[in-house]
Amino acid sequence: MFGFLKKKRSPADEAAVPAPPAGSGAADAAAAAVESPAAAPVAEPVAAVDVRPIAAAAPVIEPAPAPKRSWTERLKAGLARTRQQLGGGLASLFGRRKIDEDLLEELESTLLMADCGVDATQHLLAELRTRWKRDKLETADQLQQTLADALHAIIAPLEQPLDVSGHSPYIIMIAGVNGSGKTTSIGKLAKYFQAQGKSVLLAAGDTFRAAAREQLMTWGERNNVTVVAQEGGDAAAVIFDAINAARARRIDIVLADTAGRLPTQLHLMDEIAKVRRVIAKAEPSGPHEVILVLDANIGQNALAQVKAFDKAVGVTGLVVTKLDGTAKGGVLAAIARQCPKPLRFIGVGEGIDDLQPFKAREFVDALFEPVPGAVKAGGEAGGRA
Ligand SMILES: Nc1nc2c(ncn2[C@@H]2O[C@H](COP(=O)(O)OP(=O)(O)OP(=O)(O)O)[C@@H](O)[C@H]2O)c(=O)[nH]1
Ligand SMILES: [Mg+2]
Repeated sequence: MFGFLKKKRSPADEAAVPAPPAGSGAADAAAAAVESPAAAPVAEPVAAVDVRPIAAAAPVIEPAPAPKRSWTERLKAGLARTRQQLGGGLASLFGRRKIDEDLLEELESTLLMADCGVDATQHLLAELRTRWKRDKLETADQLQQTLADALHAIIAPLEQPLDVSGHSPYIIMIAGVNGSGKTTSIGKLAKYFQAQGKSVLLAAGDTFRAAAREQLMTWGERNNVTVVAQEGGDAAAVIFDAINAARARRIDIVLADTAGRLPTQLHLMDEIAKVRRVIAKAEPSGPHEVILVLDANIGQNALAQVKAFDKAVGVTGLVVTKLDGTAKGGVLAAIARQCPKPLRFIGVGEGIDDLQPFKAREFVDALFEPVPGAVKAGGEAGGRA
């Protein structure tokens, strides 16, 4: 569905995008970024910066969309495998017998298999034991509801929505390992912010792969979003230019893509630290948000990634992608207990709307099938379109 982010530009697409008219804001911004000596703090010359203007992008006729499911429905569908692991596992556990120590032990394995991690699992079990004895829980429904509430209490502190109102442009740097979903998340976030009336500029800071630049530029052209890119060269320089272009054009938000890298690739971790420093040169108050994109499939490895990227670039927020297609959604509990960072958005699919702000109650509700007759802690079920 979101495959167009990967698609190369066709000659027809090229023809549909005229060069910026002389004297246009985009051309001026690009010229300013290229020509100003102060705008080149990095060793590489900033040549051939490619700024695709908003006005020049061709109108795109999207195919008629299929009847759309609500976010709550997509979240629930996306979390099906984790739900099966947790909720389904519990249902089969609880269906068989009443609550006893053996059952709690099996529950421990279930939580570990959903990648909740040892720490969060122990915490959840301690809570269940206390409530079991104190509140004299008897039925499976009661225990499941107690588990849902305890899980909610663990992950609720991660719910800290990103507030982009404090700076203009608000600079968001995106980091993460290869293939975690950085570039596609940028496309989704651009749409998300546009829907809130914000203007967005994308910086194609993955200069390692030409395909990555193309991926972002194609997306930008089709969605009327300016993309600043450069052939080859230095990621920091591209992002530096993008910030200047955004300032000249009074853009609200800059989303800066970076190349994927493993925390063990020390030179690449140094390079991303340099990107961060150069952003701060372009805008002393920035970057205003450093997002680490985590693929939920990696489970417990997420903890090591958070720590390594935090050390290198000072992570201020997380995006967890691909919660669909994994049974490891419990990793959010592990993150909350062991390396808590604001979880800004979660992704449950490849569709453009499949990345949404994280809401702990929604997440827990989607994980556990409704328990008949049980009253939800916190009241509302929560539901976004
Ligand atoms: N199912 C699913 N797929 C996703 C999600 N987010 C991203 N993807 C897919 O993951 C793949 C990799 O996404 P990219 O955005 O290219 O990842 P990246 O981090 O930019 O990769 P590199 O630039 O190579 O480091 C693509 O096929 C995306 O469509 C998600 O939430 N669910
Ligand atoms: Mg990428």
